[in-house]
Amino acid sequence: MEEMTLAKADPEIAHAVRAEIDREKNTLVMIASENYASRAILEAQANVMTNKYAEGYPEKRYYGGCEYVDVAERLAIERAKSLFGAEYVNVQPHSGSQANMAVYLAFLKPGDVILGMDLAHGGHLTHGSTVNFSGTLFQSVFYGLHPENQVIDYDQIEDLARKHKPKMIISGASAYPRTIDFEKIKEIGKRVNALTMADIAHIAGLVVASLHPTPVGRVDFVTSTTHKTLRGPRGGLILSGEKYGRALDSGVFPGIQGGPLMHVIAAKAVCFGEALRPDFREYQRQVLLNARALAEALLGAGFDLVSGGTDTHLMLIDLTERNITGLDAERALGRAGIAVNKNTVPNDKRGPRVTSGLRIGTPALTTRGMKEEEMAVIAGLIKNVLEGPENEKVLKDARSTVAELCGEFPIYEFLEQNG
Ligand code: DSN
Repeated sequence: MEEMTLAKADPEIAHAVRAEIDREKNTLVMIASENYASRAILEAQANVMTNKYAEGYPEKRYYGGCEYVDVAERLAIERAKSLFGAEYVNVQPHSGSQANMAVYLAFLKPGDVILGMDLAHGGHLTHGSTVNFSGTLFQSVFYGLHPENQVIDYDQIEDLARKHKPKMIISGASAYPRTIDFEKIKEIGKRVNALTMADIAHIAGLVVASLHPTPVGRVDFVTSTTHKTLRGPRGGLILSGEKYGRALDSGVFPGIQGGPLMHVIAAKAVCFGEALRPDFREYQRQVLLNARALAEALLGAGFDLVSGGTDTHLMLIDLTERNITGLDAERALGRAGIAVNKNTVPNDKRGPRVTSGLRIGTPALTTRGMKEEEMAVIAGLIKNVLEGPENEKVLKDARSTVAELCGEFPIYEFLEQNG
């Protein structure tokens, strides 16, 4: 086998990778679900464990030669147990969607009723959306935000649960800026005899830093991704009490997956190790301080925020009363070097491809070392761009401030970009 570098073997892909490095270094990444994994995590993921088949679980594999990947998976499991305070952990789901799917496969039957948060109010596709497997295999019923305060309406959850008798109540969200009361979800589940699941993909980093109440030990199942606030490699995770462990293991493999991605599991172990360190809590604390500072500055600049602010790493700008759609806002900010995503807001009159909102988060900027002062500057840039999305001078000035900020708070200095 020839041992060429990527640059020699496949210049087109090498160029695309270097261009992505360039983009990540020189953009203000404010997509709430994105972050910068550490060098150690990138290295752990880019290794020969990608070659290894390891269907099964440590010491119970269907292949020989698993002794070293077993080390990685055992470390990932033990560290995640300690990090989240969980009795049972499965680190094999390839993604958050597959973590959710494995829980459903293990505990639901086709046609069962599930109660989840409406996608249009901030929920996730896998929480019962009709365009997702969860909405085609199961009968989904949705709760949402209270029309007045735009906070989750727990009374509505209980009313719907009593009326529809769901087999499972799903909490957690992709675009919800407020604290979620998992204790209330647990209590409602108990009263209506439903299983309860919390998908903490977005807030996992805040949860392990004790900056958001944990659902672990409260609801029956907790699922997560590892790459958002947790700042690890792209992947999924399931946590629960020991009593559900055997069924969940089977739900993941052989239920929905074959060979686990052992290089990713190695990187998850590194991520959990990083998150166990005290500086990770400090990082999460700053993520929250930055989100609050950004929200205050945006409110001060006259923007409407869903629910009037944030308790977490993200916020939603409601553009309904403004002369710009979410799509155009995302594009204009993109041209200025600020990456965000359009997002529906409650009772959005526009569809998901256009939307009347923007979702903005602080995890990636905080990883670069930015603080409240920079958030105020960035809020000013957002205001200028959204008020003059076609104004080339505004966009040029914004790009220049973005370049200054990226220069002052560098990231991935060890990585080579296109020249
Ligand atoms: N697509 C993810 C997000 O951006 O929140 C959720 O799966």
